[in-house]
Amino acid sequence: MSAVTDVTTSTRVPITGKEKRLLRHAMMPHMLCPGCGHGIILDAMLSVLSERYDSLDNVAFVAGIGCSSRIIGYIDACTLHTTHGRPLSFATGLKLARPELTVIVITGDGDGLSIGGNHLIHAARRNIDLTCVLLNNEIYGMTGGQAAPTTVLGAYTTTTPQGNTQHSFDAAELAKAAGATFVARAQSYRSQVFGEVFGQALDHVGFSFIEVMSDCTEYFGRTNRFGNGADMLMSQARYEPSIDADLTRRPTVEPIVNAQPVRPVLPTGLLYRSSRLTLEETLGVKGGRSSEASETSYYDGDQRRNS
Ligand SMILES: Cc1ncc(C[n+]2csc(CCOP(=O)(O)OP(=O)(O)O)c2C)c(N)n1
Ligand code: SF4
Repeated sequence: MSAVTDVTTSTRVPITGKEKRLLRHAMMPHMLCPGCGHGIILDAMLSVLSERYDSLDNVAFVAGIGCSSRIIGYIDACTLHTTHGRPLSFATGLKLARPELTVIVITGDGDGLSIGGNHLIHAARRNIDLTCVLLNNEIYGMTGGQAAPTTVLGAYTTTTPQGNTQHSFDAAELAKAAGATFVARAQSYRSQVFGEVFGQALDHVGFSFIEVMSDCTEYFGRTNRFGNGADMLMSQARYEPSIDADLTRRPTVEPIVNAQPVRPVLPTGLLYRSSRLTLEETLGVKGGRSSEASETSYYDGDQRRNS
């Protein structure tokens, strides 16, 4: 009998479809809580990858620390589970040493915007040719539900028992301002939109950044009485403006501290795309993709719509 458990025969993890060949079956069962949005995005990511690649031998995943970062452990590819906040630094080194690889960074809002915020800014500025997916569940899930820079005003967390008194961050706007040449936002609620922009991000030459609104049912959901995983998905739907999304027109809903917090209204889909030399090109590193393959600066209005 094989030492590796075949989860297709397990009653606990009924995984079907072509994505299952991209899973590390020996790592099952996974550690995500029921309803966690990160699992939805892992599934959507594997579905895109399974369409594009027969094997992931030339795809490397790099992650920091957090439940979001942990999902790379379930992907049967080269994976680097690094230190908290530092996946983009490791990914930069890897990409410069092995420019022919497709490098995908998975990070969380704590990992990529708190301790790793500086690294995100500079990776975007350098326009290194990799794809960064930031799973934003508006909280630190893995460590017990502390407030993150993305926690909305008024939200209850273990470190804000009276309601959060600080404004939250717009990760997509930050990445664009720092120099990312591809910026998109998606939600676990509409994982097909994520799949679409994830494919475009992989095709884009330069630093591509996707913020994905995800759900931490265990801490953010429970503490703020957002209900179970399905209820939380519906709350994403309720607050989603699906048309005419634009980084410069971000509608905000500011809850009153100590009232029931309201989830932010955020534009989704492709938000920004442009083209300029990558870090590999400015350094003269051979073997990577050419930014000339990308179209010059443009802003695709139609693609911002996601319905
Ligand atoms: C240097 C360092 N500081 C703090 C921690 C503790 N820590 C681990 S994960 C985490 C936060 C994770 O939050 P996020 O990135 O949002 O991921 P989530 O679990 O919510 O998906 C923290 C503070 C650590 N592992 N290393
Ligand atoms: S603690 Fe939150 S983020 Fe972590 S697995 Fe559970 S629901 Fe997901």
